Amino acid sequence: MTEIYEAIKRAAIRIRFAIENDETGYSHNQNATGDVQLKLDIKSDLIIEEEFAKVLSVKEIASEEKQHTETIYENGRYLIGYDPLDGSSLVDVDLSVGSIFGIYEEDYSGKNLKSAVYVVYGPRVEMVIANEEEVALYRLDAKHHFHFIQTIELDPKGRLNAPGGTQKHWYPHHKEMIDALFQEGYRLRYSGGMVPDLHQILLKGGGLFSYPGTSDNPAGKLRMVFEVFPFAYVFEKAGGEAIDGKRRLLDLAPSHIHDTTPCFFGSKAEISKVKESYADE
Ligand code: AFP
Repeated sequence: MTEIYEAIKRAAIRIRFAIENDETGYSHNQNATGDVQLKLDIKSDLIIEEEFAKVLSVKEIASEEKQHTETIYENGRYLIGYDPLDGSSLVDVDLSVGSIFGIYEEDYSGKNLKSAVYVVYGPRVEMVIANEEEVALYRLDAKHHFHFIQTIELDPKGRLNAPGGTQKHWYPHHKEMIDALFQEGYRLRYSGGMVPDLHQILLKGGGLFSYPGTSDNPAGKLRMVFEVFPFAYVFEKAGGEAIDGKRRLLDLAPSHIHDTTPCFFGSKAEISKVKESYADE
């Protein structure tokens, strides 16, 4: 597992350089789900593939930017599902973006996730590694070393609210629940990039990030294997919870590598409000 973390660190340093120096425009290509790819999406994907190609324990990789999985080493042990540059459309407006990695064994179901890592490319480059032992925050220094900052633990109840999804298509019970949090004094924190939004909730004591199913998109937008399962793992290991409204996200399994799901990540107090709100759904 350590050599996989080292490969992610090398990739993060190269992606940071690309974000600062490369073109941010759109390419002529479309990704697996029909989104026009940004040149930085393609470059970040290539960088990650090159770094994992040096790691013998990597059996297979699955990228949000590719239709199919790719075998790296037949005798490898781990499958890695990743989003090379999540929120990439925010780079040209200079907002924080991130890379997300889920490290699986046997298949890409939530129960077979063994570790999760994400990188935030913001004013600083920070990396969070979650595994059986802990959820740990690292920061990149001027010598290109990631040094340990702290472990991350969520409070039982938070004060931040990051509500995703097109509001005019929210189901009434969802709107009621989100409005009630604001009435209770929760602060709105939503940038359109799930990595910095969830990072803020993790580091500032807790709250709720939600990207629900909506009347125009009941299956939600965020992808199980590349985005949702890795953050569900991080939130659970940090003492929070992650559900699809009713079920524990890590109990789910995709039937297709690009499957999406409604998702709610938060401290225990906020997730119990979501369960109440979705109980009759
Ligand atoms: P992009 O990668 O297309 O910018 O989408 C970012 C994202 O996957 C996730 O990071 C955000 O939380 C969510 O989509 C934003 O979606 P909305 O634009 O519908 O709010």
